[in-house]
Amino acid sequence: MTRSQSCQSRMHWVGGPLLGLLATMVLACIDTQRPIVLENAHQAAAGYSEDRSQVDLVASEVGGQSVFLPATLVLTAGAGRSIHLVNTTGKPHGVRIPGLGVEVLVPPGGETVTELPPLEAGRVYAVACPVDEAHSRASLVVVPAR
Ligand SMILES: [Cu+2]
Repeated sequence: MTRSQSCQSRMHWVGGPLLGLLATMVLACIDTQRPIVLENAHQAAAGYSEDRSQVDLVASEVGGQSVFLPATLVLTAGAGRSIHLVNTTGKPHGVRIPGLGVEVLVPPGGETVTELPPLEAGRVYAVACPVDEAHSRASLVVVPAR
């Protein structure tokens, strides 16, 4: 047996178990991820508990661009929900949610609480500024309540 043949046969001997280990790891990943996805879907279908009925939304400026912070609001479905809008800029801003018939203006440096009509689960509403077309948009996501 030459030195090269000896090396090849040793690599063959080591390669088999490594391939087996790799296959086991791949199967383990597939096996453990599937139940997690199903479990999350089950929890979402059951709904979310809520420890607040109001969300904060800030109209601000970043690099000269009018923005909403955060850009995504999340509330559970139901009645009595509201948005607390704070305007930190020197210009008027506001909130317009056409899908809910909501429109409110807030003066520079001002703030207001806007009561929302009862929210239906599974809806995503566009949130815009009624006075500034260039103002970045936000979204209101309504998730099912538990
Ligand atoms: Cu605005």
